[in-house]
Amino acid sequence: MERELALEIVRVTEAAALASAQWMGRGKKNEADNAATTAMRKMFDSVNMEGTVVIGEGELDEAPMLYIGEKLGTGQGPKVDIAVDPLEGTTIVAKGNSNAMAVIAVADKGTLLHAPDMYMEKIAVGPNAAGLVHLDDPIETTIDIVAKANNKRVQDLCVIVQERDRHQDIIDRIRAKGARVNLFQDGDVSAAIATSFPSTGIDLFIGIGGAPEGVISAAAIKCLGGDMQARLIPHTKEEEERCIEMGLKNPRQLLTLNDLVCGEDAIFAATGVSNGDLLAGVRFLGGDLVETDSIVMRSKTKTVRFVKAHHHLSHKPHLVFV
Ligand code: VTB
Repeated sequence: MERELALEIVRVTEAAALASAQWMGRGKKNEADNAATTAMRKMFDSVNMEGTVVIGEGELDEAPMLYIGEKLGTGQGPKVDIAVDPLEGTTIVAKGNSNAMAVIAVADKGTLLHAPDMYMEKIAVGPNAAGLVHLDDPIETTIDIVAKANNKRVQDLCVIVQERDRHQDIIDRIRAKGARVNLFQDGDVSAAIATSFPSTGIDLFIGIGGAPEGVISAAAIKCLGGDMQARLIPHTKEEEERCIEMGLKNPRQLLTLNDLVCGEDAIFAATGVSNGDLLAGVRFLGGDLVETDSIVMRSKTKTVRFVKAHHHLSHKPHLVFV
């Protein structure tokens, strides 16, 4: 992949964030998602690449655009796999809450796990604990390992977990062990990535969330030098078959970071829609001026860029606004 692709991709997440942020707090998650998807789709048209969506808004019959298998880009340039989550946190935006982002991962063709839309068990840590944690270790052991790696007392260790009934047992065990729990409502890509940024205070991410979000998180974590492991949780026979079609002989096999993103070259870009731990959300500054904060990074070079951009909406006729 050419390095210019990184900046092209951040233009695409910016467009999605600008479009969906206009739905903040309006109680309409589908409209917010549609706005992000439409803007992202339009922007992709101008990117020089031969891209195929491997993780998207769904299958062709359920998603009008950015569906799995859709070809993106001008058709000239590198052959790449594309994973999109035009609006990671549709409910967040509908409720006007924190940590919604527009995200994309791009990687050399054939290197992103084609994860179907099902649940996935996940664990993520930052660079200090990379290579040391295992999804199947008891949480108490993992906490000791991460505390030591991050040079913290167990009582200062913070584990981020999505607030769901399915996580009650693990939440109780983390607290019983003496560590702290940060409960979040939605958006586990931003929660997983937070482990690679010490300033967030998050040491460990654990829990069950979407498989597509898992692969996208893995691309970011690979760029950041952190670590992640996962396991798909197929609930039905159809879901089992999807995993097998995807090339996993054992659908419940342990997936390492390299199984999730197997190449050396992946690009991850995200633009904040609402304020979050890592990125500020879209700011409407008056008149037609809007400011965005994005992050874009590449696993091959490990460069992490924060991009602040000023946009003049009157010069963006291609974006759909409320
Ligand atoms: C997960 C998580 C996402 O929605 O898919 C979650 O990965 C859905 O969980 O980041 P529930 O089925 O329990 O609601 C997100 O939080 C947002 O899309």
